[in-house]
Amino acid sequence: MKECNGKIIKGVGGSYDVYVTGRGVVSCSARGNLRYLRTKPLIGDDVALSVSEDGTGHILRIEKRRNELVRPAIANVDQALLVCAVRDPEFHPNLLDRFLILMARQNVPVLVCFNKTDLAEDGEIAKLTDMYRGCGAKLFVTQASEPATLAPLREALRGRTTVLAGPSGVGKSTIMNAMQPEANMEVGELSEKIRRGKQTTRHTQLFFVEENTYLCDTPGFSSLYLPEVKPEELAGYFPEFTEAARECRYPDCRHLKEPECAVKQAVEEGRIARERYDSYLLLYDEISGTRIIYSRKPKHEEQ
Ligand SMILES: Nc1nc2c(ncn2[C@@H]2O[C@H](COP(=O)(O)OP(=O)(O)OP(=O)(O)O)[C@@H](O)[C@H]2O)c(=O)[nH]1
Ligand SMILES: [Mg+2]
Ligand SMILES: [Zn+2]
Repeated sequence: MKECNGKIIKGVGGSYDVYVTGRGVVSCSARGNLRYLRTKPLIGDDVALSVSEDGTGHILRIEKRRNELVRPAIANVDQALLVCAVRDPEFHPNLLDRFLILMARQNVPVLVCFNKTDLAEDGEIAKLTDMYRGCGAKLFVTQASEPATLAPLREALRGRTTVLAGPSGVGKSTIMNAMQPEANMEVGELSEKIRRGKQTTRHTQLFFVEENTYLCDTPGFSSLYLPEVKPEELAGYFPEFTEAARECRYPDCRHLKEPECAVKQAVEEGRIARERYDSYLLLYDEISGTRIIYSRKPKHEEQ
């Protein structure tokens, strides 16, 4: 029996695969039921384990978690990489905006990767990166089939545990495979009819890339519900509003119809991306349920 440390990378039916640096994957059975652990092990957990002669392991202890994501269920995540495709599937800014809020609420820094740049039209990439320049996330532009375009992203993943997320078919598994060929994730074709992915990845799994570097591939999602965000908190999730908001006439300005709103002024002057402001209005509508008083039509179109 040898005691060592590792990280849970996969969990199926009460059995866990633990990655031990220098040794590789150790399969830990559900033997003993793991009830003595008190906490249910999660993918991403750092654990102490004993390895027997036959190479199988036994989880002894789960180290204290730095954090714990609910969807996907994973512990000790340093950052999330949201993958979007420029097209095929069509880019939905609102989904990205929701994701940014969800992660900010869980204190997880976000990287955004605009993938499939080979399908972009002239100026399209610049427009996207300009729109999100102030959103608080680091931006990357990639074409997963061209490894050279992934170099800056690879650098940003180094030494961290990153969870990949995004709609089905945007190229998460393709990026995963480029970063770690041994991951050998199945890559899906797009459905011809709807040009969307087909949920090729079905399980959450963590992969060892290099020392202290792990990547987690997850199944794609098509919608995200905002958790209990209060209307008055919403603007705080749009970092590019912060500076202008200090100049609003009313300290509790919601940047809707108030006079002398510096955020609206900044939108007019192009200092805040209009799309992001429109997104703010839509989400404000949704979480405050004021659809009747406040139409879906963005404010600037009413004037
Ligand atoms: N043109 C182009 N196609 C790409 C690029 N990256 C990935 N693809 C293709 O997009 C399709 C879907 O890729 P996947 O990696 O399976 O997408 P996914 O995000 O893992 O999808 P799910 O597992 O369903 O969530 C595949 O046919 C890939 O070959 C790219 O940069 N350009
Ligand atoms: Mg996939
Ligand atoms: Zn304001």
